[in-house]
Amino acid sequence: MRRVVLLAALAVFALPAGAHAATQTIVLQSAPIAVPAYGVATSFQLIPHPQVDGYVVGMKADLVDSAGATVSPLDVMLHHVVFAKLRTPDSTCPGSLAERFYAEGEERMVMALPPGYGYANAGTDLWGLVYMLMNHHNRPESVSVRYTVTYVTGQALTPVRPIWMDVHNCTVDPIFTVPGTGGKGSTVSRSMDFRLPVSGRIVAGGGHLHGGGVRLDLTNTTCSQRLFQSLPTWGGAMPMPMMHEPGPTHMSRFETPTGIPVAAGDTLRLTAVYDDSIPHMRVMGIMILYFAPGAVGDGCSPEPPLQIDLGSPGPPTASMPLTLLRVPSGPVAKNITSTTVGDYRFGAQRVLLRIGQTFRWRFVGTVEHDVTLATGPVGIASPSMRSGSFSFRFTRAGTYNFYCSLHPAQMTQTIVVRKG
Ligand SMILES: [Cu+2]
Repeated sequence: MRRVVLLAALAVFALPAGAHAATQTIVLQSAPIAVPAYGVATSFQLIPHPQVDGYVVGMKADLVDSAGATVSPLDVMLHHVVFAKLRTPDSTCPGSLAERFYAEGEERMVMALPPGYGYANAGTDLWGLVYMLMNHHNRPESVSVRYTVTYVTGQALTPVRPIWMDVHNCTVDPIFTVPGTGGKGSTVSRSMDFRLPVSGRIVAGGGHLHGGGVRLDLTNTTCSQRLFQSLPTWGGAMPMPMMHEPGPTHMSRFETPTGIPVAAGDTLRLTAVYDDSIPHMRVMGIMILYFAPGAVGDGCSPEPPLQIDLGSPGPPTASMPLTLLRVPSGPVAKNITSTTVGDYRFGAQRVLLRIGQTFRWRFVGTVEHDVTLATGPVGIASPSMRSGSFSFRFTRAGTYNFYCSLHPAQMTQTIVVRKG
């Protein structure tokens, strides 16, 4: 696999400055990432990027093993990868000095800009990669993120900037949890607004939802226009054992060479809609837009036709309940309202509570952990933490099975909540 990287590097270095227009396919990859047995690897690294000035016009990513062979999501699941250009402010999160310009998850979203548009890259830029990978085997794995960049040099394209719409934007772990207590057919929504500082045209975009996602709506609230709806496709083989509710296998995305005109001062709103009939833990609602700044006409303009890569939207395949990978053990604690979450274990693994009681988890680890519902009457998930505490008041009777989503094979807990 090193050979491919080298060849790719040679290809970009070999291109003299000022050469005539060329489109290349450059294959690059991250350093190896160790993913523990039945575990999660989540971190950040600097990654290679095209070494001459030009434009990214397309991108896709997958996982490969040390021999360069593609790794199936049934073995190691690519849950999230986010590519960012460092030392560049992000348009919707100006405090962060890394511009998120491409991402994908289980839906394997690709970047494909319409002809004539490109995301500028300079040889002096720095690219970073944030990743979250999950190993579905009981043995450690080593994988790399391989990414294919379609790259244009020697030609001036219309530059695009990414607009990252995220209903929990500017957080390290942009998740929320759906309680699932709304009854059959009910939904919950989260949204975020972004006021455009400059006018321009949105030329492409695509979405990211997790299990339980119904749709993502992008609207221009200033113009009362719905610009795009991203819909999930469900199905496909599920990795076993299941350590996470399966996400969509595709999310619809669009391109338009004309571009959707939006004016400075317009407010874009992203709304993520989730099913609320059963709990859905640690879910997201994200849409990446590619925006070409430039003058547009006055007022609200009609939307041009979009080329939509729809996938096969339909109802979600019946979601099977997550079973705990480790049976909680030890005596049933009947008179406690708090326990520790330490390195690779919950203090009290079996707890009996009365309805109405509040339970508190105190985090005392040297690495991050969380408390996440696997099965139970109400969706519950804490942030991932090393210290601090998380509380929940149990107002519904039943059996609540919990795990740490970062250490699912080691850390489990059952809390039974009794009526009387
Ligand atoms: Cu943990």
